Amino acid sequence: MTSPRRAIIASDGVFTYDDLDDASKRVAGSLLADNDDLNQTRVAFLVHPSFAYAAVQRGIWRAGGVAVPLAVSHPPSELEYVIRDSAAGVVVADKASAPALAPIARAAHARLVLVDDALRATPADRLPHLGSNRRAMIIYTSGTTGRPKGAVSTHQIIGAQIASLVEAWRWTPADHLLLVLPLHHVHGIINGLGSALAVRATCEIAPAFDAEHVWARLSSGEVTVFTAVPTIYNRLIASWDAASPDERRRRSDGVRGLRLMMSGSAALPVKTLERWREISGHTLLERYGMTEIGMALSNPLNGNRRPGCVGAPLPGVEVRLVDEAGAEVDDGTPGELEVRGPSVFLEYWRRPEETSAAFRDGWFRTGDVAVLENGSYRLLGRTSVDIIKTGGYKVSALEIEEVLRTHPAIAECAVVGVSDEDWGECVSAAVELRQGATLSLDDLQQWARPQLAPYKIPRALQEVSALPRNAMGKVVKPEVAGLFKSR
Ligand code: MCA
Ligand code: AMP
Repeated sequence: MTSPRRAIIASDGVFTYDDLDDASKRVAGSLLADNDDLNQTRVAFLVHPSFAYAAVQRGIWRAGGVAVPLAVSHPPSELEYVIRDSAAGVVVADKASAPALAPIARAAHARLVLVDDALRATPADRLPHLGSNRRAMIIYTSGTTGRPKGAVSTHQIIGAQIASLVEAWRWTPADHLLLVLPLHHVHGIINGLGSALAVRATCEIAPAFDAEHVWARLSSGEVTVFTAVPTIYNRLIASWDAASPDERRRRSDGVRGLRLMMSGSAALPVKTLERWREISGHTLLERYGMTEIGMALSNPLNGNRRPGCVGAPLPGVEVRLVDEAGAEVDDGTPGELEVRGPSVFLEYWRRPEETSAAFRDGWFRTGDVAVLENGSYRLLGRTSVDIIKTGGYKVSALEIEEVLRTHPAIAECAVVGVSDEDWGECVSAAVELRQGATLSLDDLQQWARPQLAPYKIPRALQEVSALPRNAMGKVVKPEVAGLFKSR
């Protein structure tokens, strides 16, 4: 007799698809309590990457709730923002996160459910019917205005996003994914966990990224698919470089057996692609996506993967490049990338004006500028200088500036992303100090820690007597970035 397929391998054990079905029914039972249907109640959950995470996510869906994943790395103030903004009626916490979440849930009048209790609850015997147009998930993402916004997707949208990837990248039940990404973003949730579980493959979830552990697993011969951000590949390259000659050979031989290695969430430097090819024999498949649209463009699974390019539209996705007036540009001319199709998000949660501003004639405006060259798109930059990509995370310069302005020593500030080999861009702050005040980078970082996620905290600080401004008095961000480059 063949053993049942393993759905999830994680620090909390090895689990089959039947286990996942049972556990998610228990979670649904616990969430539903005496109700028939959560009726799109937002359920914010903070569960470290594990089997329990998958069981809770699926349990929320089965109970008719909207899953709002919280970030393990976020300080309480950011968790509270998401819980309040999403108007979560229930907060699910694992053991490690319960102390931080309990007071927030109480203050927000949300019911607190502990994961261990939910997993031991009586399975729901009747589950609600889930129409595919119901809201299913809200992922918070930074934008060019204010605080992060919740991007809402329905069950149909999530299904379309996953179906497109399964088709393009030929996921099969024989696949074994090694997942090392955080599980509050599309890359980890859709490209990783969602795709693997949709085809009943095995998803091996690491508790966090650790280069040595990843190398051990990639060279084990068991893993078939790996997806990560460029910073992670840089770390893996550094770890390979530091290994002994024997160990390097073992790693390189082992990793060759994977069928697919992908990179995304930020531009993959050609240098990283080439070095990885030398080490592993794999030309990384680079693709392009965004929280609001899932994945849009991809280099081919079979065929020429062009370094520095993100390929062609994925199945079901339409894209166009337009000028500032919204007119389509010719091939070879840069334009803003717009996307249309069943995988595009529904709305920004409770932000109708921002939702309608994000679309032009039914097309979602990504804010990314690209050019089409010989059938493949190449990204050139963004329409806004206030979006920073660091370690694969999107952060808003304006949001960080708002926080920094509350520092007692800071009179005015400007935050920019400065190119960095390891992180892609590094969050960097130029500050005008109040008279007589002093401020070190270390002090600023300590001060910011309770208020900002680690990847939003400035990594460089430059004191200026006056920020560079144009005739209108607006800070000239490229000049601010120049202050750091010239150091
Ligand atoms: C952390 N540190 C940083 C940054 N992040 N320093 C500079 N810039 C940063 N961005 C610092 C920490 O403060 C700490 O410093 C030290 O680095 C180690 O922190 P840790 O959190 O442990 O970092 P890490 O685990 O090494 O994280 C690196 C990472 C992580 C694994 C690359 O950033 C990561 O998982 N990135 C993936 C993000 C992702 O999934 N993005 C997808 C969203 P100290 O030691 O001094 O305290 S985009 C998306 O979903 C779209 C749809 C798409 O296209 O995919
Ligand atoms: P997020 O809002 O975190 O979902 O990040 C989406 C953004 O990441 C996009 O708008 C792009 O700016 C960037 N991005 C994603 N994939 C790539 C890629 N392969 N190359 C360059 N930028 C990318």
